[in-house]
Amino acid sequence: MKVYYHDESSEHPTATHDSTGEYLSLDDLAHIGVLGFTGQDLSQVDAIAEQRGYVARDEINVTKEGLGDAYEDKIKMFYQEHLHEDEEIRYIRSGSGYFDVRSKDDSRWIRIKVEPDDLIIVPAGIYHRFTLDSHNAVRAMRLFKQQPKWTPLTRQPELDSNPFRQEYVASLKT
Ligand code: KMT
Ligand code: NI
Repeated sequence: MKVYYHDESSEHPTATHDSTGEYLSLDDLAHIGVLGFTGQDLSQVDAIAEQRGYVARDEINVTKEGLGDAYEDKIKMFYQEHLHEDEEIRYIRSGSGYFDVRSKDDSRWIRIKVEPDDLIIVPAGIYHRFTLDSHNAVRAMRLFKQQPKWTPLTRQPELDSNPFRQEYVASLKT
């Protein structure tokens, strides 16, 4: 799970965008509420699911074959800056990709490379996006509560007053 400031270059989203060379730690991520765990086995994932009340799970195969006709649309949706009203938890089973999350002051993108056996928890209310990398394939377990509020809410000025956004922003100040 490499973490670094995105270089904002005009290269394709799936490029590494790591020319800043400004790396961050998992601790730095935790400070903005993003939890990263590496080398997780299923029993560890079960424990986290139990602790946080995740009662269900499924698997998403983000490849052309896995998503079929929905592929292009899904890829676009994942990469559009958005937030959710619930945590987004992903346990990477194979392949790799990038979660980009907004820095604390909102001025930069932080890129998180996820790889097999990584588990990432993206908190409710943080602006983020996802892209595949140049290998174009990731398979991930999605954990969820009974009624997950996962609808991606696309970034726009009015969304800043969403209570889940406001709660997240308040959490950054403590
Ligand atoms: C999402 O909701 O952004 C995804 O499921 C992305 C693929 S899982 C690594
Ligand atoms: Ni999302």
